[in-house]
Amino acid sequence: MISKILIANRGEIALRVLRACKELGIATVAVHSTADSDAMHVRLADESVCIGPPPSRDSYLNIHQIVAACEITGADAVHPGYGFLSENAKFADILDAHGITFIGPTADHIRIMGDKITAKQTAQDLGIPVVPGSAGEVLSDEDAIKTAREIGYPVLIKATAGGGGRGMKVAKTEEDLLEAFNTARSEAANAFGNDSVYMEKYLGKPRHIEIQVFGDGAGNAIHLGERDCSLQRRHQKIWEEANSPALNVEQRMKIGQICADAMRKLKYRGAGTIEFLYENGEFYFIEMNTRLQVEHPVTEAITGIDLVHEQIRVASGNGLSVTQDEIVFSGHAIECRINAEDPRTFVPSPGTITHFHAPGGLGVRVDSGVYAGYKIPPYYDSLIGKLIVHGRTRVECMMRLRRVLDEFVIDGIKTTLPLFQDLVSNPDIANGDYDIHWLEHYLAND
Ligand code: MV4
Repeated sequence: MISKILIANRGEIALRVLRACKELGIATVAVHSTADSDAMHVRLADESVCIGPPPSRDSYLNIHQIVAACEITGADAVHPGYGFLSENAKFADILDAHGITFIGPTADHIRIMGDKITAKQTAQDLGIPVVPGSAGEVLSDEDAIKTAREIGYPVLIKATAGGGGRGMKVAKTEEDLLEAFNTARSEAANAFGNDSVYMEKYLGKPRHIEIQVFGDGAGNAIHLGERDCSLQRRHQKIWEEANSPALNVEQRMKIGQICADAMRKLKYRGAGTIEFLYENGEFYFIEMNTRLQVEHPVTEAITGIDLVHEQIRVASGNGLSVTQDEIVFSGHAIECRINAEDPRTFVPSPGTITHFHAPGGLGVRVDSGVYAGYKIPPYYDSLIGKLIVHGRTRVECMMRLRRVLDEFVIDGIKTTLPLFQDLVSNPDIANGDYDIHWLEHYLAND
């Protein structure tokens, strides 16, 4: 049994985890940097420990300080949230060595999915459809030319240690190939200390659709449907929705079952997200995330299942609270990421929030740690909150979102709220007619 959880994170996700712990009667420990003494997660936790100065590497990424905070407070488990140490296999190993439960998958599964070639090979072996591409690492110019001819142009060179879009290069024709290949390699060496790259068929106008999965670590696994995360800018998601406007129920259940079957075979433990590109009716695996994601509330809205409760249950060895047959998908949900940024240039806008009024009403959820008088520190991610709206249909959800955006007040700083007011009235968005490039084109032509 878990009796005290240390939350190794900050901001809205630290609050999100705290709320789940409170509902389950589990004591909580917040950790914070010196820049976050006034943060809501520190106030709401049962105990708190200051773990270092503002830079993340000295505080929220400082494994030794976090382990020490567990020992001081007697926390028997750590929830890493997302970002920071959430996909750090070494952290999972160190907690294990200290007899502290890491609320997440095994260190081995984190490692497998962190190496993008191994992840893709594993996915393929588990029966998940993948993007056509090289068998593994592309090692030489000759190898690159031969592989690209087999795949067919355009091709994409990706870094094995990359992910999240870093270290990718497109080659439209054989003329571009060697430059793309060698640039990708040297950029990968610089960014990741690893020059390994692989090659894929380049998909021109896909959607980004991801499947939420959950395993109990003993060979039981479920899927919770998909999220459409195509609306993004520079690999930062802006708006996520469930269900995807592009899928029907048969497609959802088919890809969902493929993913759940794969997680059963893998004996996966905890929450995971299998990311796909979706084009012309086909799914192509790109990566798997071995953590809870920012956008998990849209899945919670349409399934009614608390994903953090499930994470804690599974980490305690209690198994999942639901079977696949018991999951009912109901209605439609949209999440808007509220960033402390200029809504057009996305330049960060830290500072003091002078007024804050969160909207309410049926089908409205606001996950945020900020309040009137709170000073957003400049050191961290600019996400200050998430607005999640649920309706019986996508049309109802959009109508509700329009109303809710009018109610929301955040003064004193710039936020992305005005962007959502534009998007909610856009015909392409109303029709669900967008791909991964839509938002960048929209912003460029404005
Ligand atoms: C691709 C692709 C097109 N073809 N792979 C970017 C992030 C990383 N997770 C994978 N990414 C892509 N992989 C092939 N074979 C286009 C992207 C991509 C992208 C994917 C998801 C969401 C936003 C994106 C923005 C630009 C490129």
